[in-house]
Amino acid sequence: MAKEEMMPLPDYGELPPTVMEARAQAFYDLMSRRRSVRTFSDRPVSSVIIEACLRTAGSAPSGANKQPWHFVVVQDAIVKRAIRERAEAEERAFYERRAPEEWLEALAPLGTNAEKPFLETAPYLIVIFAQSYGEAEDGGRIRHYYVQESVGIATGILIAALHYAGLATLTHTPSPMGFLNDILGRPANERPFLIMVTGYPAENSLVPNISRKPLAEIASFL
Ligand code: IYR
Repeated sequence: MAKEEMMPLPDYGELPPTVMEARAQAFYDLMSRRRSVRTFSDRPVSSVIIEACLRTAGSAPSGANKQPWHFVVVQDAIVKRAIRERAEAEERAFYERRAPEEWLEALAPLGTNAEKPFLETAPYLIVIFAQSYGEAEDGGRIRHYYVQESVGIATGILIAALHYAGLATLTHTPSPMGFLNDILGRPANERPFLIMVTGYPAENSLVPNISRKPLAEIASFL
């Protein structure tokens, strides 16, 4: 492919350091109030919000700018029910047979189990697929790079965008989740990455009383 034409960096507006500090702190204040919820309201949410947040997710950096992601926005009750049924079947096998004791112990504080009613209650299931390779017009394969990293970054940005917009999310990972390709008709080059359950939290939602590691534990400065 021809070398990309270069252009001036658009719209970079440098901020005074005091403003940067205030904004960094304000963004932390906002993001630190994000909690994964497992009880959702069925109140509808405008798709305009979801579309803007998906555009934001699609602005993520990716290996060689291949943008190796696809988001399927599920609102249809019948499709949601099909996803719930298959996910719960996998989860029952996980909780009753597959999960090692140590894993179950790690999950105990979260109070999770094989029942996933939120897969039907929440107005949106955003199913994120990672494309292990791309498909050229002539049917050939386009190599993708750092797919997991790229899709992970886009997913993180999506979570931040949805939270900033005022919505609650749950990153849900039924395992294995190949059934999502069947239900959603996605091609073999796409692997389900996770389901982003999205909507308003149910009134009186409860969340586990857990905390985040302090900065000194998650970062070191040399
Ligand atoms: N996928 C299961 C189990 C589960 C695993 C992890 I790691 C979590 O942080 C939460 C749940 C489930 O959704 O219940």
